[in-house]
Amino acid sequence: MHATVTAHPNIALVKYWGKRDRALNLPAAGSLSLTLGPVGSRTSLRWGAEQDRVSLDGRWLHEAEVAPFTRFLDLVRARAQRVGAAPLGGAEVVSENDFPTAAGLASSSSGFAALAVAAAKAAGVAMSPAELSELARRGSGSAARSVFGGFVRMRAGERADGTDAVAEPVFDADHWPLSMLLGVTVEGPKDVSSRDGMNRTQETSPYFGPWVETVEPAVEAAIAAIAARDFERLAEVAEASALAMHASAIAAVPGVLYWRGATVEAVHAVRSWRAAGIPAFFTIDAGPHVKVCVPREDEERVAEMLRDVPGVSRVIVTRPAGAPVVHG
Ligand code: 2P0
Repeated sequence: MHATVTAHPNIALVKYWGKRDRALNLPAAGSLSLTLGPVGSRTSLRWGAEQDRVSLDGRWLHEAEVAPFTRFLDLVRARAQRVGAAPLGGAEVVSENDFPTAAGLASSSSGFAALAVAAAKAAGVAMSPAELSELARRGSGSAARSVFGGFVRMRAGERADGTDAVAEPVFDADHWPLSMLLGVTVEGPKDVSSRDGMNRTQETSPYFGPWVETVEPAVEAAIAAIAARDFERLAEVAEASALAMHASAIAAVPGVLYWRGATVEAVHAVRSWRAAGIPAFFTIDAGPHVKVCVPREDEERVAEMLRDVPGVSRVIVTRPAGAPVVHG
């Protein structure tokens, strides 16, 4: 009735932004990501509590904050019931991230992946990786991808019940020695959550439809570039995807703008490095930070350069990592 799981966050190289179904959290289009460590979420879960209790980074959440977790845990309770297991009761969940929560560093991806795997494991409910991905997706779209290591493709799927809106591994973490440098700019929670940001974009941005049209061709192009270990091509596809996603968000009413001055400075810096022959590309998520992807051999020198960009307060060095690990 107890399990502890660590899961790694992922950064999308081809972004997810928008939903085809909000209740089931089905994405409007696919995406492609890279799972990254050593940073991660460590989640312990015990069934059999009187009620659901959740501690996140050392703080027990208030009742209203626990509600979304209860809805998520209900999915596992229902599944256990379907397979004839004894009632699970409430869950006591203790989760720690070793990187900033809710700051555009993808903590929800590792958090819900760890929670999904821990909840199923502790319940003794056997679930396939695809089923775990589907479960994690109900918590957070990006979490569906963190159920796998390495390069991961998320499918939008077509079915109304979302059983085909799951992620699948494409290449292992050791397929290509890359590093992802997380350039932290302005710390602290963001003004607009990614969920609100993408919903507003979908409802009001004239560029949301055109954005969605770009996604599947970009996923295909990125997979081809990764297969060929073609850094220049991946750089082109990933930067275009990030900028198109943000362009659609900025055109929402009112505009959803996650960038700060340092974000733009870092983008220009990365482009100048590439023009000077240093292989590096950027990507930006629902926050002000800039992630810079480089070949492993350039990790150290580019991390130094990124630290020197005005407004970048620190750099977290990550590398491709594996699937969630169950500690027992
Ligand atoms: C991504 N992001 O592909 C995109 C790019 C942020 C920018 O997935 O509503 O927390 O929980 O499904 O997964 C962040 O959104 O959103 C995200 P929900 P999620 O990584």
